[in-house]
Amino acid sequence: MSYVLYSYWRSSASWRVRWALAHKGIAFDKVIVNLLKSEQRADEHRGRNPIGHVPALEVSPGRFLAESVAILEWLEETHPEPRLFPTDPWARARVRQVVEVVNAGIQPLQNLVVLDKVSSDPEAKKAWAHDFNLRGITALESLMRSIDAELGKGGFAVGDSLTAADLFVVPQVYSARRFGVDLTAFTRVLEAEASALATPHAEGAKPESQPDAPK
Ligand SMILES: N[C@@H](CCC(=O)N[C@@H](CS)C(=O)NCC(=O)O)C(=O)O
Repeated sequence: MSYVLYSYWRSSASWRVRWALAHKGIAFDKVIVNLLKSEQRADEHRGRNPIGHVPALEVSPGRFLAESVAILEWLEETHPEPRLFPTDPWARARVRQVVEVVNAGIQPLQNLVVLDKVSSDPEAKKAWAHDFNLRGITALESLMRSIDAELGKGGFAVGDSLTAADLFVVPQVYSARRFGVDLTAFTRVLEAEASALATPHAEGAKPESQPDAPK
């Protein structure tokens, strides 16, 4: 069987994984888990991912892997080329640092399950998500500039080619815009976004390209 990705069009973590699969040329089928209908919290989906989040990747019948970092690392080990993590240990560590700023430092704070606890007021939810996105994007801008000073400026999040770092940064920039963050000053982050979006599999991985995106 080909892999099956359980995902939702606007989920940033789902976007990371479908982009990685496309980049590596791995065929997969998509099953939609509608977050607005709380399908991610149903027992059926918790059987795929006990915490009730998307994405989850079915790698063989009944065998699921969740958490986008774990999925990307597993894909890298099982389908090494084209790479998403540099071979140089320091560059690889820097890629992981960028990945974790997004995965641990920004995205969890804007998750639906968190926003529902923050407030029932949509404006208060947006203000919360805005502030944590602004804080995170500010950190990414500074981090990428430090990495440029070490590795040379390549235009991508880390170095001169697409890495896992870009697959985390680009969806987060999309979320930051959605929550009203003014990105004008973050020129290094915007440069990384433009570089990554110009690569071959970027378009098909975008939220708007997904079958469940509103027409
Ligand atoms: N660290 C997880 C994050 C997964 C996650 O938070 N997914 C979100 C969508 S991007 C979700 O399913 N949210 C559902 C909810 O909050 O109820 C990963 O990288 O896979």
